[in-house]
Amino acid sequence: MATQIHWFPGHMKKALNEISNKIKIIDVIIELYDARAPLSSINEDLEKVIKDKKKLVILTKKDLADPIQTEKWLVKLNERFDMVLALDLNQPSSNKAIANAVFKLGESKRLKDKSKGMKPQPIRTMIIGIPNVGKSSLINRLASRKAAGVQNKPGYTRGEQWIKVNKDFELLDTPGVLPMQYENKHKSAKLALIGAIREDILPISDLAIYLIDFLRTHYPDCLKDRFGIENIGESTEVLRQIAIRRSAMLNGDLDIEKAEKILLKEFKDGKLGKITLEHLECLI
Ligand SMILES: Nc1nc2c(ncn2[C@@H]2O[C@H](COP(=O)(O)OP(=O)(O)OP(=O)(O)O)[C@@H](O)[C@H]2O)c(=O)[nH]1
Ligand SMILES: [Mg+2]
Repeated sequence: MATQIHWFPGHMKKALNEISNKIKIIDVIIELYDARAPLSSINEDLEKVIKDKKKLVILTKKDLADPIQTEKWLVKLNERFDMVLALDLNQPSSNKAIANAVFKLGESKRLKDKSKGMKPQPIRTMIIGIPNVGKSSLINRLASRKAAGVQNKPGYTRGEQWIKVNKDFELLDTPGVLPMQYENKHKSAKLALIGAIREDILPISDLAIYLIDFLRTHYPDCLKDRFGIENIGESTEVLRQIAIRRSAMLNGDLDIEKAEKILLKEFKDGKLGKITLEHLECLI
């Protein structure tokens, strides 16, 4: 891949400062990682800011990721974080799983309240994650049943808006967005493929070729199943085949750019199957 991506450390510093100011009043952080690229979703600088706060990590878009890989990631991430869940945020049942996890993580704080003779206060949480990982979906999901519970509680710093999820669990309604660190071209490509950074930040043909190379090694059947390509050869040939199968033509020629767009869109929509772009065994 030819293009170098430039990013500005100042953006990250600003975002971390904003999050750091907010988390002073938070008991449990909910951080979202995309299950298709968990490693690229992690922000090591954020870990330093969070320090001793309890943290629930949620691998989102479980429905789009390879279930075998998700299981492996759950085991690995569990070694490092307080609690880790993999969820499809479109499923209503995810609410309960999150509420249970938050309650478990916040229990010690509530016991502390009690031991001081105070009425246990609701556990205050905040959602953090990279762009497009599902933060708003999660807030809307948790808030939906209790739309009337959105309230402005005086006494909290800056009168933040809190969503009352249940009597023991409150959620700050603004998520912390982490800009991406484009450390290397592989990471940028993966983040563009999962939609965490704009696709047009990299040449579309580079992205399509990156994806085909990855699929050829790890999921050759998905190209066969979706596009009827029997032998996964050179990427350019794969794209030609896609163009033929989908009748992508331009001025009498195969429209390769259209084939690239079809491939990327269908990957993003999960139409190529359940695919994880980061396999633990290949990273260690
Ligand atoms: N298939 C699937 N799609 C999901 C899931 N969670 C979120 N999405 C979709 O992912 C897209 C982005 O979700 P958002 O909730 O807007 O993500 P966000 O983190 O708020 O994004 P930004 O505000 O841009 O940072 C939407 O199209 C959601 O419908 C999930 O678990 N599975
Ligand atoms: Mg959002």
